[in-house]
Amino acid sequence: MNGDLFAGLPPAPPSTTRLGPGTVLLRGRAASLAEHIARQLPALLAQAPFRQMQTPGGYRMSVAMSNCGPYGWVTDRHGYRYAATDPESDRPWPALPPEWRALAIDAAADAGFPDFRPDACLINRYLPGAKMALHQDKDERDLAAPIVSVSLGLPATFLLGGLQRGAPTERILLEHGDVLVWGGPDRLRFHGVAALKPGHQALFGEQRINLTLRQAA
Ligand code: MD6
Ligand code: FE
Repeated sequence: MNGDLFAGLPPAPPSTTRLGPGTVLLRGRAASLAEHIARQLPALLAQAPFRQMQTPGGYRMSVAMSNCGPYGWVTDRHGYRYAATDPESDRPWPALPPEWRALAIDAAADAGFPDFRPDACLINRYLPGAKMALHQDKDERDLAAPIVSVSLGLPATFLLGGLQRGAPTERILLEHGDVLVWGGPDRLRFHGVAALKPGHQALFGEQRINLTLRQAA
């Protein structure tokens, strides 16, 4: 978008947009850590590879998932839950890299949540066509803690609904480096992700990676 006019200038500083009483979009907040994350990901995924999990209803999710940190979010025919070990290997999830944790804590504080202590990081991979149906995040023990969501790679349309399933949804473009923080009165808002459009992004290629850091236990 900047074209050649701004070549060589430092990137624009991250901007902050309030999307609701407890929802803050920190545009570009993760941009400077993105290269580091791209380098660290393969080793984590070698320990806990992406897999398309089953919903309790028996559907296979189009988004592939892994986790790092003390707890990981999993779903199977028995339901959704947080688990301290990867059900595929029965081993603990890979450690949460300290820089990711620091980014999430700083972003939460910037958004007005100074006490965030993430102990779970869900790693979502969207290939073109993958999407996430409208849902609420309510498997965490303490719903007073916010969620920090980091978008990397291809842009996606995030669907931000209300507290009731039928409420109208806003469409928000989440781009590489954007961080969405949400909690407080918005913690139980319905939300989803529209089908990913194909494209190419310099660091992550033909995919979108989303990290969601949470206080699960
Ligand atoms: C995603 N994110 O962006 C899916 N949930 O790939 C979520 O479901 C989500 O981004 C709660 C809060 C922020 C999120
Ligand atoms: Fe969610």
